[in-house]
Amino acid sequence: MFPIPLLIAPMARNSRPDLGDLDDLAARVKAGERRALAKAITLVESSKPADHEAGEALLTGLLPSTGRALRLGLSGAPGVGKSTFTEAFGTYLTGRGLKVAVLAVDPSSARSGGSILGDKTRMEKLARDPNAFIRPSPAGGTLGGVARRTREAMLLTEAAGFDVVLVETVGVGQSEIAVADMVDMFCVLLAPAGGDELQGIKRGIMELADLIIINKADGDLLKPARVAAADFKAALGLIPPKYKTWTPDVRLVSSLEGAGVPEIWEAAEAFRAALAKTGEGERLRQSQAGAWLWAELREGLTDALTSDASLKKAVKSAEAAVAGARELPPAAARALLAEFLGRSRS
Ligand SMILES: Nc1nc2c(ncn2[C@@H]2O[C@H](COP(=O)(O)OP(=O)(O)O)[C@@H](O)[C@H]2O)c(=O)[nH]1
Ligand SMILES: [Mg+2]
Repeated sequence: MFPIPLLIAPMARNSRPDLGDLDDLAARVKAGERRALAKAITLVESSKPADHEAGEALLTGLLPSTGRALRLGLSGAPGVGKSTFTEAFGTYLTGRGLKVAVLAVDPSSARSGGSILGDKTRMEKLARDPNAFIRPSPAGGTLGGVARRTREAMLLTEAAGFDVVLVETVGVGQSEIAVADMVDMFCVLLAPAGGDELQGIKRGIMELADLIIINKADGDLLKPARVAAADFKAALGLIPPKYKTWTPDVRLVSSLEGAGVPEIWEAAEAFRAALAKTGEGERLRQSQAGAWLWAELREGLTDALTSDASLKKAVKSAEAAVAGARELPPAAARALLAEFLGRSRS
């Protein structure tokens, strides 16, 4: 047998850094070099098979240096003030001597050209802050693919010594669940929309929230923000708690004026301390890692199945058979799986 590096060398010649380069890159990431970090993230985001191997080798080597950051998710509908909040919160944290990374999970930005990049005007100070690192959503691909690359980018920022990782998502579609599944604390940002009404939140998302932040609590919106906070506090009381030691709470913030921003950090630290005390924080990360493994398994199996050329005909005819109600989908699936697994075993 050829060792694997020989097998992949020909196609990798001009794209894959050799292992020496990888060691060097890993060392520079660990030293907190921002350009190395950006390069490493580009490597794990690449869809080239050779880069994929290199990215995985890099991450595997860095794994012992990961896991130390507080991972915060931030979700909310467009316009509630996520970017403005990130600017205020991020600069508050760097002002306290913490290093802050901002990542995004937003599959829709593949079309609109990167949500965070367009937002950099609202994050002017943070974007220039040497202790902050802002990375837009990786372009293209499914939610699963975008989420995987964001998880990997998160590990890289941790290896680079960032203390807080803020993962942002827009409050549409399934991306909130993907983010809630990769962070320690999941925060939902809401804003009064003029009247008493809040920009939408789904019940399912309320159940995921560890903290509800009502933004734009300033000027004419302060009063409706207070009313909304009371309503949400009452509503949260009806939701079964996720943790023994943490009760989800509602906080008022004005990202424009800075009011309430330090209290969000206090809440995050209290959350971390509460979950550390019972071991629930550790268990959360363990179960997230297990869920990630299963997501990769499902995706890998589906990829293998759909790209299996010799199965194409059988898949087509099964699709026709179930569409024509001549066969039951579970039976057709079982037959296809048996054929696929039988072949991969031989
Ligand atoms: N009054 C007020 N307006 C805000 C606040 N935060 C954000 N905004 C405004 O809300 C709009 C949308 O903010 P943005 O951060 O881009 O929202 P995003 O789409 O969730 O990222 C902008 O016009 C902001 O200036 C706030 O705390 N108070
Ligand atoms: Mg934004």
